[in-house]
Amino acid sequence: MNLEDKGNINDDKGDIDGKNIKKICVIGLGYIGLPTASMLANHGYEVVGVDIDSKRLESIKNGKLKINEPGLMTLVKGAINSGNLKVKREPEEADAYIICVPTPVIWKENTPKCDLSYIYSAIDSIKPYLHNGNLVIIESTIPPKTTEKIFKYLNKKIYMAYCPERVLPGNILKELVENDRIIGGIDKKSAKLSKEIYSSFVDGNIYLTDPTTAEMVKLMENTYRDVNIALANEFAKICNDLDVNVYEAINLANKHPRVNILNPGPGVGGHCISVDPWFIVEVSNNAELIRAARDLNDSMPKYVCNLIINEFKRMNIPDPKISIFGVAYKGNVEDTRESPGKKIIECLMSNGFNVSIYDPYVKTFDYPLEDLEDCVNNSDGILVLTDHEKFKRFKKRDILNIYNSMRNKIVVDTKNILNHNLWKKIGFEVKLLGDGTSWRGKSNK
Ligand code: SAJ
Repeated sequence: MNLEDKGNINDDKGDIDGKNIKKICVIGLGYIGLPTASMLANHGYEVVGVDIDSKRLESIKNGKLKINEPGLMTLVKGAINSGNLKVKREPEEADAYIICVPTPVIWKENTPKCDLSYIYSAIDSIKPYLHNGNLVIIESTIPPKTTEKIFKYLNKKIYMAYCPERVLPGNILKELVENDRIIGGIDKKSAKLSKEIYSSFVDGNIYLTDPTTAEMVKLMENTYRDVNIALANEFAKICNDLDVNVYEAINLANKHPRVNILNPGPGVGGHCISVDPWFIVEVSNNAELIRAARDLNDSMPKYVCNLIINEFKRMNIPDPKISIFGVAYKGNVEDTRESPGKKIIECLMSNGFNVSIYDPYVKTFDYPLEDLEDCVNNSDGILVLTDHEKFKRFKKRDILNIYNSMRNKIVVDTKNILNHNLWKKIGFEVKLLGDGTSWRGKSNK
């Protein structure tokens, strides 16, 4: 769409250009807002970072925020020490505002809906400070047409754009600089002004479009990944039935120049991929494949739980204890939001298993965490749910210690990350999700 056609430019907004934007207020200092605010501060902007959580503000000021994101605290400290970044609870007057607050999904009568309450409280909190010609940018993931609705809701002579964040947790700082960005402006000037800001630190290309297209682009990216993972998970179930090793099959299929199947696993977690596709389902009755993929990925924890239950029943292990390795939603992060591990643990506990949990990356979780030794002590099986680097690097000595502590020597790898030959050599019975040959019997759905 030609942005000029949208014709929202109004001279009363004031005659600003990118050079007039000197002060930026970033609302929400989480995984996206904090690095973005720090990056802008380190690139010469005067930045006010706003968050409603006083404890978080204190730990940012003291440089003590414990986020397991490589390089982040160094970046934040640099920004604070430069004097360009200050953090506080309330917004203040600025030239531009960037909204980076969470947008979870809420379920009402089996229907998913994006919870826009944090967005609207952020918008309400800046409203008293907004002047003609100010720029408001939203980075949070939102359903299509939300930016337009918020623009109408604000009802002010301002510039506005949607610029979705695209960074991968665990690699945020690199991707913040290197990834291309999409900016959807409500008019051409909004898009150009926003581009000016992001150009200060982004090395990738910056593409301009309208807000609804930009909103759709963000949702399409995460949905593409969700659907691809759903396909891999379905292949894993089918390969379990057919006595085929799904990893060998995917690896060989991916030798085709136009095929790139992702990896199966115990389910899709995190606050992005497991959530965002629902925002498309929310706005369209035609999102059938997207809904089916979401349901399939959501079925994986139950599927894994049933595999374990059936296997232990078959082996007749009384009062079984199972050791969970990894409750983070993915490898090498501390984040447990929407982690499939939680659902699997609850399913196993409600089926009479004693569950112990080991995750060297995670600091707090809904259930107690133990160190490796306690976790495997007198255990009957290990269930690997997260592809942490530490699990991949277990040495012969570590595995031997684990072996000697356990009662029964079963290990179930749902991420295909262990050195299976080594574990088998030491005496473990190794089972792989998606390899029917490694299971004595088959799971039901
Ligand atoms: N997963 C699989 N199989 C795979 C890959 C991932 O089961 O082959 C699982 C992971 O274990 C995890 C979940 O999917 O549970 C999601 O992990 P992820 O690494 O695919 O993605 P996120 O949620 O950490 O980050 C995504 C990224 N989006 C894309 O790659 C398209 C990131 O760039 C976005 O910025 C982020 O969502 C977001 O904030 O939207």
